[in-house]
Amino acid sequence: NENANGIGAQTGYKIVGIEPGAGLMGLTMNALEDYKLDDWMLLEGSSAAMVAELQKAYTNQKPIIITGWSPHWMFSSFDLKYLEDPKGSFGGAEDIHTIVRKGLEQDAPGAYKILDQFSWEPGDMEAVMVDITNGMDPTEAAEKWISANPDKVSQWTNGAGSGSGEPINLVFVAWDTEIASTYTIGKVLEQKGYDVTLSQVEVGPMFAGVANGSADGMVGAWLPTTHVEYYNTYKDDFVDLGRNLHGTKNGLVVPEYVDINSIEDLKE
Ligand code: PBE
Repeated sequence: NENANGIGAQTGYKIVGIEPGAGLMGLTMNALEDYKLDDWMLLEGSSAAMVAELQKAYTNQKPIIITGWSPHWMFSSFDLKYLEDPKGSFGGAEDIHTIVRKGLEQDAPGAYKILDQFSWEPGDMEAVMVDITNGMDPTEAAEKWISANPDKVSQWTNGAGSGSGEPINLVFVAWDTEIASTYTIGKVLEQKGYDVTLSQVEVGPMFAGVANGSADGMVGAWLPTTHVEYYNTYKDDFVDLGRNLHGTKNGLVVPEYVDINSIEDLKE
């Protein structure tokens, strides 16, 4: 089934992935199995390296296949398309949940309430992401969004008592989505009187840290599919505050100029 001019030959049968351990990497491995793409390889790397590869290929109009997700600024910077996924390996539109440690409600009720009430739309998150991508410091991008959206912020802080310097440690992975959300809610907590630390970690430690209480919370749990294994491993040991955003998507992504439309087309 090898076609010398096909997409496999053009890309070396390589899919450019992200961090090992990312939910999207597991979903992609499942997809390779579901579609029987035995010839294909998923490369491990990082989200930043993946975008750099995409940028390079795009500039040279070379074929490339990446693991992609929305919301992400790359869809406004490049003409891209998701490959159709008729077998549903990547699941449907998802939610992002806020998860906190047990005991936070007692120790810092105001912060707990703000985290519980945190909720926004993909367009909000994108606005912060675009500013960061264009070179703005994440703290500044968060402050800018907060100043421009007082109504949303006051819904999050509604009824929440102010802190008096209690420490709040939020953990996050350096995905563009989670940088945007974590810096934004972190800044809101700081403005309400909490002493906020943002700690960048790997995905496993993000879940484990909230479960074992070394972290107070996180706002980047993609459910029901992407992080299901981490979620099920730790779910008895943390408090799930429900979704803070609806409408994410995962999949294989190619530039529009690449002449395939479905994951099925990788079979040639
Ligand atoms: N992502 C972005 C993550 C969740 C946030 C899709 C790269 C993942 O675990 O795959």
